[in-house]
Amino acid sequence: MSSFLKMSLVLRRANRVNQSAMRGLCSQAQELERSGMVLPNVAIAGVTGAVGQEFLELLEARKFPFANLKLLASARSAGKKITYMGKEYTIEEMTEDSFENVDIALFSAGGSQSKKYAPAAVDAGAVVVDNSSAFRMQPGVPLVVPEVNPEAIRAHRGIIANPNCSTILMNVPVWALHKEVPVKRIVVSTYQASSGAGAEAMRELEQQARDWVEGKEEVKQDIFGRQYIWNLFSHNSAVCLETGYNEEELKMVKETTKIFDEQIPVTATCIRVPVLRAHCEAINLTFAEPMDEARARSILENAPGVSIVDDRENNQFPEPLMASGKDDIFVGRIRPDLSQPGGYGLELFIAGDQIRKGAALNAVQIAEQLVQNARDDATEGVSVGIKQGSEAVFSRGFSTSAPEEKNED
Ligand code: 2RA
Repeated sequence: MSSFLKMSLVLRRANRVNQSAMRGLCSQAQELERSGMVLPNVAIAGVTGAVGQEFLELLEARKFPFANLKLLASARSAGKKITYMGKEYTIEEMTEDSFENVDIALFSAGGSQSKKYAPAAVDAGAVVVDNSSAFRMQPGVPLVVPEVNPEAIRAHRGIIANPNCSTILMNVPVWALHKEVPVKRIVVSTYQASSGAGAEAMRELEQQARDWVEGKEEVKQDIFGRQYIWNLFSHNSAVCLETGYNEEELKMVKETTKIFDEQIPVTATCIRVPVLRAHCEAINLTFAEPMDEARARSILENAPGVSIVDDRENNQFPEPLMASGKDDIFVGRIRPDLSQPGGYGLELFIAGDQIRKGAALNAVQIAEQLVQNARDDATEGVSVGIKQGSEAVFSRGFSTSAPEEKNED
């Protein structure tokens, strides 16, 4: 048992944190320290990737409470040193033995690495927050967008899945509306940035820009096998020959139903556009009852994680550059769908940072909620810490034999 878990037990007995008085006054780390609770040990699996790097930035920016940090990557990066928050860290090769004494493991190393190492992390006592598609649709693995279904976190058995980026970005504003008036159907078209395909794809887009400026006859095209700059194309995930939908589109369909915990008909068209790091989506909704524009705007203005950019006079609406590096999802073009009589239809256009809210931020929010849950439970004397609910550990049943997908995130 890690020291964090032991301390949760101690705290349960002591039951001495006046949580409501402290909440909002200081960071989660300060709260834990003041309460005498031992901070969790954190590992980042895939630290050299775009999302791994964002994990580092967010843990520092959000003052995430941790005692020790382990940075894990492939053998290629092992041994590299990085200075982080004033301390030197050596990147270690991820192996099955990497997770001793780790309380929370943030995984973003691709689906095959998650399938290989997440079980070992769970067996070693860690809770895995996994950014890949490896476990998302497995029963018993919560699939969580904290603005939508934070309560699902408590049901984890060692692994919590972070949804696909396009799903997260769509779900946050749509859920806010759905809570008020049920959404009966979602039609979404995405405009997805290179970041969704990883740091190498971002580098290739930049390289293609340089190659083009230099007048090269052929631009570098190792990642997507085609010219990307000045172009756009159907999402690079595998296409189902029977239905014609690609994997990215099917993720948006299936994951939304799991996150909302109800059948929501979704149809999606996913497109890769030559943008570096924020995705956009055009979302068309059909409601069970009329939803007028003013009401939709007011709901979205008050929705957590949403910022409105909707200036018709100046033609200012959400754009990828506006959303890049930001936590919130920008929502605009809020207007009735005139093709659906009676006010049952609504149109939205959104932009959200794929690396941040579409991946790293969502996972860090889940980790924050894990810590908060452990602290709340300890205070109320009802639980044994961060692994509450996860006694089943890995051997009791996650499958690592899900079909391989080319697009693992
Ligand atoms: C993308 N599915 O292709 C990825 C991001 N998770 O953009």
